[in-house]
Amino acid sequence: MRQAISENIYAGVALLAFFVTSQCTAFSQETTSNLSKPNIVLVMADDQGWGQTGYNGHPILKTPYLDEMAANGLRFERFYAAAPVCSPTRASVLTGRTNRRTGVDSHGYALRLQEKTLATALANIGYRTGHFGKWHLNGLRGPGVPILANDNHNPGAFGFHTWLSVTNFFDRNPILSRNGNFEEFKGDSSEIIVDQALKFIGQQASLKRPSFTVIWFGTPHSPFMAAADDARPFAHLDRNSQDQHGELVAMDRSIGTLRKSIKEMGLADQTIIWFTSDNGGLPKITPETVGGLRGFKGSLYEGGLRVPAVIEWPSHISPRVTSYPAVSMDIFPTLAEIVGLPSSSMLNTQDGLSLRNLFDKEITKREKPIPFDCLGNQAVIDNDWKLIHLGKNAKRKSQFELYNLKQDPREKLNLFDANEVEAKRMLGLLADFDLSIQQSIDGKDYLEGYVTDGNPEPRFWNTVDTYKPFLQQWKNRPEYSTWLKNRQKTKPKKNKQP
Ligand SMILES: [Ca+2]
Repeated sequence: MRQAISENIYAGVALLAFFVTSQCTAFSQETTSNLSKPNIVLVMADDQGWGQTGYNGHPILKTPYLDEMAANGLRFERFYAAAPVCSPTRASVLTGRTNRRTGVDSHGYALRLQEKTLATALANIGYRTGHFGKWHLNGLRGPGVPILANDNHNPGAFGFHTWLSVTNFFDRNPILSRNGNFEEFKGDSSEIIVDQALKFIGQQASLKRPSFTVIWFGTPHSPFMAAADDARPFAHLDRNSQDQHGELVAMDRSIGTLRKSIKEMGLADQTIIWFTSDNGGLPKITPETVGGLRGFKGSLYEGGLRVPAVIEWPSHISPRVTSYPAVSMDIFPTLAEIVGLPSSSMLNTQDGLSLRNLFDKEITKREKPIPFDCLGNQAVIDNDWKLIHLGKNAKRKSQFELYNLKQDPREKLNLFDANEVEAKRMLGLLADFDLSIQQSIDGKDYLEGYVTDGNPEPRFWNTVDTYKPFLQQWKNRPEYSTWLKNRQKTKPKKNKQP
């Protein structure tokens, strides 16, 4: 409805502009102010580990297009996903807040409708907003299915005018949902959504409207399905490793297409492209995925959290590598500063900070520590120091670990007992976060002062009534068939597939 109204207004203004002086003035002002707002493209891989780029020294994977982007932008040596699994990091991108504040405790949790999002904030100042690919903020688990128009947690509910989205990970030849209408595509999932996103960016540019485009890949998340040509260079590896790397080859190529097309449209200087991954690399892939760091996806050690990241904005960023510790929660406040969002566009309790100054010069100290709270473990990073609290859940013994990441990036030497001063200081930071996060969990950040109803618990899509009509139709599709068969064998509450 909002889309139809604003497009009609736009067309109406364009026509009247010839005849009515006052309308003509209003139209010009709007166009001028829109041109001063850069296009924004957020790109995120799904499970690409710290070690899985060419520029970071991967022994066999080549990522020439990502390398080119890194060589032309601000490349991060220490960029953190806000959580070691997917949905929580996605929530942090859209809200600027650590996941537990937003209702997204873990993968497959729904983002609370009371959260204020980046997409809504940008839409409110004249951006057209589009989401392409994996969503995973609507409380549905299981391999990605097209999102229903009547899903009250679809991307439209969080400020996206246009969306072509699936609930979760997706692979070759997917069915995607365009604002609720299903469309089947052929080819690699990354290349499909980049093509579609480029159409959206081009359309908005031709209408002189700034665009906010979110491209959330399904790559290289399992199941691993690559084109034969893309997997061929890895033929000496096991099947999963061949296809996982092959998927990354296609994703890299799609990033090349994205950058080249934006350049060809004459938009490169007025477009910010921000690339990252939603969590650390996967275990059981050869060569290993985390560049020698400790831990994998799911872990609060560096291998689960540290991810590739590059910001490219040719008119404002000279190529550079930074060792400043940044996090996915910084995306919202950074863009808010760049485009001048009002402070009311975010909830008051924010965990990120703006990186705008970092575009111009290196900053040696981060003023705000970074909290993590996921899967029953907690951590806090304050520049070189990291405190981890393992086992807040009942399954394992509670344990604290303290690392100096500058001296010990692989987290081998636990200094918790040896450095009482730092241990105490970091415990204090963690305790402050604990209190503050508990306030957010209770809904104290919201106008209402509590969490309103209407946010679903995580559940598998095959158990949801609105998807039942499709079960028969989809049961032989490769992305669903094995999973559906396994689901029929498992007890309803088991969940192993993030
Ligand atoms: Ca992921």
